[in-house]
Amino acid sequence: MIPIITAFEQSPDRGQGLARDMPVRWALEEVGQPYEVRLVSFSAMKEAAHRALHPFGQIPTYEAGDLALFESGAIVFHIAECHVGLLPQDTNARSRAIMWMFAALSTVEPPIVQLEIATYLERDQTWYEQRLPMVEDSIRSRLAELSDRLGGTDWLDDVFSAGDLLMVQVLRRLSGSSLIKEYPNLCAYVARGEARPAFKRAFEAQLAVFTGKSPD
Ligand code: GTB
Repeated sequence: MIPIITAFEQSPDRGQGLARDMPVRWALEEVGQPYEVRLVSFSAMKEAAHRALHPFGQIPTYEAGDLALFESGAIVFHIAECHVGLLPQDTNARSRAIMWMFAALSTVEPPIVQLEIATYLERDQTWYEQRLPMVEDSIRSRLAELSDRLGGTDWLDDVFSAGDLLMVQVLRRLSGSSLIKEYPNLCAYVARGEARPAFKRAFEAQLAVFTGKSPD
């Protein structure tokens, strides 16, 4: 059965692979599961047909047989559970990989999202100049802690897992900021993730939506 995911018809990131269909595509590519993509416009996302799949009127969604899911983290987890390659077999190692999935989305990502909100939506506010350094410092703290834990290792816990996939994708959201450059091991970690053939296939596929050219 070929799963169907949804993605932006016109992604605001202009093909940078920062929207949340990207980790789902990447996970599917890592496990070698072919998939189809249904592109949705901003208005279609808010219509009843899409809201039946996604109560918050967003992308991505995932449909396979009688299963419909939303939330990119839950979708990646489902893919990892159903296939070999993204979660270790050993119970403790598997739990640690899941722990890193949660850490990426609920501990590292929130201050990064706050920076995006500040940059794109709050720039004209009188308090913007005061708020920005506080948001940046909260990201710096998380990056410093993550950098310390990663140290000189390739991945967060021995072998690449869904935890690394989500963490790399979260850190990629800082690609337009100089903050991550303060942590060379995190830059190398992101580069290692981006160098994976599965990442490249996923990236090219979402870029092709933006350029209108099919990936080679
Ligand atoms: N927690 C949910 C998940 O992980 O699936 C969040 C889903 C979500 O935020 N979806 C966004 C969406 O559908 C797209 S990815 N937004 C439309 C809406 O809410 O009306 C978020 C996103 C958008 C754009 C960029 N960008 O341009 O860089 C990056 C990330």
